[in-house]
Amino acid sequence: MSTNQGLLAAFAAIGALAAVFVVVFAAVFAALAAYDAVSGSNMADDMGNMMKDMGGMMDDARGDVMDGMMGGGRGPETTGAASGRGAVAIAGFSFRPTTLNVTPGTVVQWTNQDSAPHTATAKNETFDTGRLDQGKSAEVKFDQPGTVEYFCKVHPSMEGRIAVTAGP
Ligand SMILES: [Cu+2]
Repeated sequence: MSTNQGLLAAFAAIGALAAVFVVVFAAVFAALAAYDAVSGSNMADDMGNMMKDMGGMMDDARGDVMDGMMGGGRGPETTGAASGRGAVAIAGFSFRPTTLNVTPGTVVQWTNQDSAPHTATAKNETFDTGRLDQGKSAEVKFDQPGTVEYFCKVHPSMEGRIAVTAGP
């Protein structure tokens, strides 16, 4: 047997193993679904959720790799202004706008539009939204003039700031 034939045989064996694995996995999943149908529990759903979580984790990992390549932060720096009420969207692993200028007393609402969880956490620990899952939001009121830098605890390279300036 030549080296090439040996390699081919090895590849064929790997392919066969992979095929067996897929069949076994499908059989287990079908069995779980059948069990659910009988028992009324939701093991198959749990499996589905687990798979979704894994997808989310992969998203996170990919985002972090991007961060590493781009030296932190995603997307362009953007600036917005608000008085009374302000909004910051968390989307595409960035705060939008990254800088929000507000007048004292303004309530800023962060809303997570990503499937990955995020936080908005002040570097000086004056506020922390806690973990925001997709679609969730949190509000913080800013009374003191000054600039507060914040980041995401889950993805520390995500950064933004709230600049509180005296009103007109
Ligand atoms: Cu984050």
